[in-house]
Amino acid sequence: MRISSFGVFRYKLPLTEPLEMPRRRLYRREGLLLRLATDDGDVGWGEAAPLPGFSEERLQQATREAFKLKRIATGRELDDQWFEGGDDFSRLLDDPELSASTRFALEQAAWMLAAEQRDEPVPRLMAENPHETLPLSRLLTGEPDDILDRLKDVKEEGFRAVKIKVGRRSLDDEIELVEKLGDRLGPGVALRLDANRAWTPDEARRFADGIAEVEIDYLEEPLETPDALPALAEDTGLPLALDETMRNVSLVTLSEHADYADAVVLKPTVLGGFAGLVYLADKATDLGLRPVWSSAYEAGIGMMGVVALAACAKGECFPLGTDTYRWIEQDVMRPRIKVDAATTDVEEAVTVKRTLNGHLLREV
Ligand code: OSB
Ligand code: MG
Repeated sequence: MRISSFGVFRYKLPLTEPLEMPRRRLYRREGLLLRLATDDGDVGWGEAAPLPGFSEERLQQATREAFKLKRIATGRELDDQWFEGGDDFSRLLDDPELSASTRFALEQAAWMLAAEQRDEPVPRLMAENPHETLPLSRLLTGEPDDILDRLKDVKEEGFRAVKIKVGRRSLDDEIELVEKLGDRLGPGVALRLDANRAWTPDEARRFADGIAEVEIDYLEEPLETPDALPALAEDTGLPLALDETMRNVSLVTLSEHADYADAVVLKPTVLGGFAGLVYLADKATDLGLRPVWSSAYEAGIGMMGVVALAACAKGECFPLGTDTYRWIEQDVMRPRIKVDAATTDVEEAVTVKRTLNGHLLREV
């Protein structure tokens, strides 16, 4: 069997409201889909979606890399276990120069192709006993009153975690909002905060003092200087989660972070790769760091990958940060992936046959 075609598609998707990223506002979500097909007629898709203001690489670079891969991969023979590594094709994935989003896309497409060949969902190929359903978290944005108004629904819908962004208003306003959230959520719903590296150590300490009475699940990336995270954790006792920092963390260096952090946010499309991220999650679990799988405003193909990987990690699955999908007003395919409730059914999310929305895609 050989790879008979390698398609590169560009998508441009409308959003329900503009995305406020650091230093810019996005009105459309743009990205790439890779489509691998074999001469037997099996197909695998992968998504490369660098997020401006967050990812290191840009779409232009991902596109150049995709074309390079297309040249190398088209016509390649695949052996039976090719997706598990070791053959000519899988070695393409090892190229250290490839950007994270392209590595995710290529490896995802390879796993999806292997799954289609064997007529099994990706998680069953990757893990012996994947999770069947996964809990999801809700991302609440907007003005404090909008956030507070939505709590009743969040609780009624059964969400076990909510996340808000902090570090964007005055410290006093943030503290007041977090206190109100803590009061109204009660013990059944975990409260996650994400500062996206907005604060100095001094500001973070003032924030920590202000919310000392509130029980939070974790605070993600409080500091503009992440070197100071261990001291902050030690002084304040706040449970910290790493997100941006994870870009520079490998299987080898993960243990250095286990002493002071509580959780690691894993965004597969930002970190790159695919199966290796399950190893990273499992290593985190062994070290006592809770892995939290998350999205980054991808389209549905990338989201299928996030769900598939989360299903494969061992131990308890903590609510996934998949709520960015609500911003994607029209997806590259229909029906949409169902990640808008408090839980998702893995098999339905990763295998239901879907139709492409051709008008949002263009082969390049
Ligand atoms: O900082 O966690 C972030 C989305 C895109 C880029 C960066 C981030 C996010 C999210 C994901 O906040 C939403 C979530 O985790 O629930
Ligand atoms: Mg974050």
